[in-house]
Amino acid sequence: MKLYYSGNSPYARRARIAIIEVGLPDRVEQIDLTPRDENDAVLFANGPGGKVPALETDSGAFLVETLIITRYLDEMSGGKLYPSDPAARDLALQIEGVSTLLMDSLFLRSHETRRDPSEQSPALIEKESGRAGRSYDALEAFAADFGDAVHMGTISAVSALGYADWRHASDNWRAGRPVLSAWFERIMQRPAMAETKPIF
Ligand SMILES: N[C@@H](CCC(=O)N[C@@H](CS)C(=O)NCC(=O)O)C(=O)O
Repeated sequence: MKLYYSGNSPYARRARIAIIEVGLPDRVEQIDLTPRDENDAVLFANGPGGKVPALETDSGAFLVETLIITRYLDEMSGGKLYPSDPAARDLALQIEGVSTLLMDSLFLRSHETRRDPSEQSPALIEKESGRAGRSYDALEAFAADFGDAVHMGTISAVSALGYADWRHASDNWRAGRPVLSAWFERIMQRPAMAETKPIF
């Protein structure tokens, strides 16, 4: 099985952390497509998107979209990526949902702010800034119940917040969010989180 990724992709990071945390590194070869323009051919040869992460399974299926890939990894691991307790599972899914929309919002805004100023939409930037702010607040509220659990919710949260540190440092997401900040410092001590953090 092969996971195609690029080093600083926050989406791919979710799959990369999951692979390490559930002990699948020996079963999934990880292939870094950086620099993307030179190495993207394998993505386009196997589907329309040209995005990472992508997972080529042993049966030859080429899976795209983070939520599909991590669902597959969860099944491979025998369900280790979500809690079995129903209430804890519901919480994990809520955290994963908010973290996914936060990541999508941060990603969109980051692309917008890197366009030529004459092509940027201030309305879009303002809308997505608001969405990110509300998402940080929602994660702060959930963080009281994060504990030290590692599941697709907390894996997605750490990946989104790490991306915010890189692309949106001026959001200053830690300000006024002490519970989330303390949790983030703690979870970043785990090898899977430290090894995959974006380099900038
Ligand atoms: N919805 C996709 C988003 C993945 C994505 O946007 N990946 C970025 C890297 S972080 C990418 O490959 N972008 C290339 C492009 O937009 O052409 C997912 O959840 O996997």
